[in-house]
Amino acid sequence: MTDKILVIGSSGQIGTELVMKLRQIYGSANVVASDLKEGSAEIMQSGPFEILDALDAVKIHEVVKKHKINQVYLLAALLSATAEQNPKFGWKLNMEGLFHILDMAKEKIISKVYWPSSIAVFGPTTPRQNTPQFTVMEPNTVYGISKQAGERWCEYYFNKYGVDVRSLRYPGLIGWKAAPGGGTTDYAVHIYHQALKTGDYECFLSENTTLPMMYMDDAINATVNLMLADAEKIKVRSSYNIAGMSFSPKEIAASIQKHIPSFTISYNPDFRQAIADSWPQSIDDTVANKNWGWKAAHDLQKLTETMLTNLK
Ligand code: NAD
Ligand code: AKB
Repeated sequence: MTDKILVIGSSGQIGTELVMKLRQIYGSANVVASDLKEGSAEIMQSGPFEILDALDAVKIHEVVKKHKINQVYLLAALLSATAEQNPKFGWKLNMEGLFHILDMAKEKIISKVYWPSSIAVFGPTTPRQNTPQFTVMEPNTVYGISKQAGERWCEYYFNKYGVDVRSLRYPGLIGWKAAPGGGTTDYAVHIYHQALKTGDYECFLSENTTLPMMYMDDAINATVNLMLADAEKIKVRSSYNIAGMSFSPKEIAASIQKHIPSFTISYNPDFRQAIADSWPQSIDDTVANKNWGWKAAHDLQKLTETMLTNLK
């Protein structure tokens, strides 16, 4: 049977790139993009698109039936900074959207689900260096709480109902094709735009705030490789740690200064500092590496070269 894929929340930072990759792999007609708003011109012109609300279970069923969908990638969510400003709605969207999709898989209407988690599942009591796959998890943001609960439910649906659900704990993702959607790590995208536009950047995190990050191509490759892997290789049904690189605002600024020596950065931490301070600084991804062969290709130097070259 041909795989037919629905991506919900496809017009955001990840969806903009993931949909194009999935269309390359599965064929454009077999990947339906969907969101509350239209996507990039490339997405709108290269294949099917539906206006779809992740909270509208009836419409999701209709779209799944209409396009004979058998796999769903659920990307619609409120990210850490936005969810902190609207906690009740953050919880509602991040949880109810997931239940609609898990229930469709439980009822065998679809056969495979991808749902992203985040390093936000970890909290202030988690070991911050080389954070292990299995460790203390006491997230203190509404986003982190929703992602941790989501992980538990994914594992539950796999164990109880045999639902083939797969997940990655993305670090902060950095790409040049789409703007980030309201997270704590967004500064690491904005900084490249500002470096080229004005030559300076005021950062909302303090200079030594080290966080795990990843170039978008690595995240997209991890996602498709996880979904293409044989089911028996997927030993973790909550969500896999994956690591790319770790850096602070001061370090990313220094890497930009190698290309633009006049670039300057200043620091004006806001409410996002507390979120960043509760997250790990680096991630141990040996379990993903061992189970299905995950390895990142980009470090900070390569990221900066790629971002500046393409944004120019
Ligand atoms: P984003 O905010 O850029 O995109 C989310 C998209 O979902 C937007 O296009 C938005 O219009 C859409 N959306 C919002 N509410 C919706 C609804 N009710 N119905 C349908 N669509 C809706 O986010 P992203 O960065 O692309 O993240 C996608 C997923 O990956 C999220 O679950 C996020 O938590 C996770 N994630 C992202 C990162 C990152 O750095 N980008 C890191 C860790 C995890
Ligand atoms: C955010 O900052 O909210 C996201 C994430 C790490 O989940 N980029």
